[in-house]
Amino acid sequence: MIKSALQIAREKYIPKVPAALKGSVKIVEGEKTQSVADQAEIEKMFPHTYGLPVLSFETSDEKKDYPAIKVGVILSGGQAPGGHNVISGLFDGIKRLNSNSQLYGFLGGPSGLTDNVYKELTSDIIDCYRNTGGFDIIGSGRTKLEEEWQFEKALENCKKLGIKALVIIGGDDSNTNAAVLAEYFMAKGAGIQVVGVPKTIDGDLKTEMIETSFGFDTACKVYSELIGNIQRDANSAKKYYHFIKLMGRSASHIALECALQTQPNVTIISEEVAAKNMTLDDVVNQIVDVVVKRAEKGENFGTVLIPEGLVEFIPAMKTLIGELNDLLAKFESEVNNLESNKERREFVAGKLSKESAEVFTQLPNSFANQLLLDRDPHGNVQVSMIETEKLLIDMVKAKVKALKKEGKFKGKFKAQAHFFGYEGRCAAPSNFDADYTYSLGNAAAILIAEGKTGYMASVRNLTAPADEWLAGGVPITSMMNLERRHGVMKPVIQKALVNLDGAPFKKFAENRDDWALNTQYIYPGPIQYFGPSEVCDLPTKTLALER
Ligand code: FBP
Repeated sequence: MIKSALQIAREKYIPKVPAALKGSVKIVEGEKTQSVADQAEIEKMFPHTYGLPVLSFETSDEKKDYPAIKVGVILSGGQAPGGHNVISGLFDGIKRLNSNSQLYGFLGGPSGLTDNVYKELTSDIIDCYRNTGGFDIIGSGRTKLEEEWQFEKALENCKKLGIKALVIIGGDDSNTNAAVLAEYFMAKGAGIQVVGVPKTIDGDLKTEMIETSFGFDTACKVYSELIGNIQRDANSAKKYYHFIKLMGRSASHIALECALQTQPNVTIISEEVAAKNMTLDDVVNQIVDVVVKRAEKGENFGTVLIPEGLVEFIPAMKTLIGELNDLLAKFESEVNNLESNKERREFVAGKLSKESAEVFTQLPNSFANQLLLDRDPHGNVQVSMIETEKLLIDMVKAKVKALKKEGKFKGKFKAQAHFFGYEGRCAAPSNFDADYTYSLGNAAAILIAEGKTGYMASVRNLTAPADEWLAGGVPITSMMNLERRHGVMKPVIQKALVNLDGAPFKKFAENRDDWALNTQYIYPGPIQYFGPSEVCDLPTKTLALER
């Protein structure tokens, strides 16, 4: 591997960990848990792993002997900064408890486990990846483990290698895989533990015990640097509106955090759009209103942040997408066999409800085609491929033109479209993410050593100095509910959407009118890896406000 100067210097960074993870650890059991919803159904689906207690780690004087163990690790789903540090924290953690323990990485995500493609992760490999971004140490994938044959293969392959514990590093869907597998291994009496680690830049895997998913901090800092740079350009040239779509499949946490960090002129929060039952037209009018008012002040430039998942939160679009998901699952081969996009649109429109067909046929063809693209293996619409930013620019342009004709708009409107997503997912982790992920890896090692299964590693109290962070484990079933996927109700981890009564949204809502009309941009600059703690160790505004 050819290393950059920063990578070489950064390899030497020693992640900060909670005091409880520094020496011998005692596990304290808390209250027994329940799933967040659909308790009876989830309990029936997870008879062996439902209702487990929350676990906290405390320092202990007792020196315990742990047997050597072979552990497998899987990176699952979209990349998030810090994945490599979870693995290095896990490696150091199991080695500290018994230096003969071994770590195997399954390659390319969950399919590596079923296809038995793996490599042993030795210290010389691990050392090359410390504090780096990316998932390239073993690769990632989106295969969902849900078929009986996959579980059997997983069991067979773990047995062959002598693996006694699996760590699945993933988002809500991937940790659902972890819970299902843990239950299966328990039911079979396989003696193989499964532990999850909360990953996703989207920030929507969170509960009281999981304050944030890793990667959110770094990704938001990268996007905020770029938004800040664009705002400075906009404020210098004073001729463009920049419409910036931000990743985050469903929840608008990334858009909200970036808004708090950069103070753009408009930020759409999908959860608010849904709560206020807004139409696409309402969203467009909200932007046009700001464009018109800024033009009255002679300011024909600005920034508009758009969450990637917006279309799924506009009620009429949500109904349409729900119907499309079911239709595309039911008529998969028929739709795939059609030659042209036009035929596909017509076929689908003929099967939609009257209301949804009306919405669908009024959309620009290019946008309607994007709604028909393949779903991901979990049945989700691939919102990264839907160009909402361009749709909104076209709709704002049309409204502004009409207003100009009526003499109600005297300014200019020229727009540029951007999408910030993939460029944030593999950035070198911020100090926060480097420390948090290494601690999560250490915590996973302890859960394994203590024989726990069906748990997610948890590190809390994250706005305090790392020494005061609290580590432990939370039963994955406690985060679950039933949701419709591919037309069928499935147990999944409930997504944490932006809470409109929460402090981060309130702070944004209190200030947005000021940010809209008076240019109040903040330019956060790049992530700092070396320098004063008040610059290098800052948590996100979301975490700080939520505490
Ligand atoms: P995870 O939920 O797996 O962490 O992935 C999140 C994400 O980055 C979303 O923000 C985005 O919509 C999606 O992945 C893109 O997926 P892909 O990498 O398959 O294009």
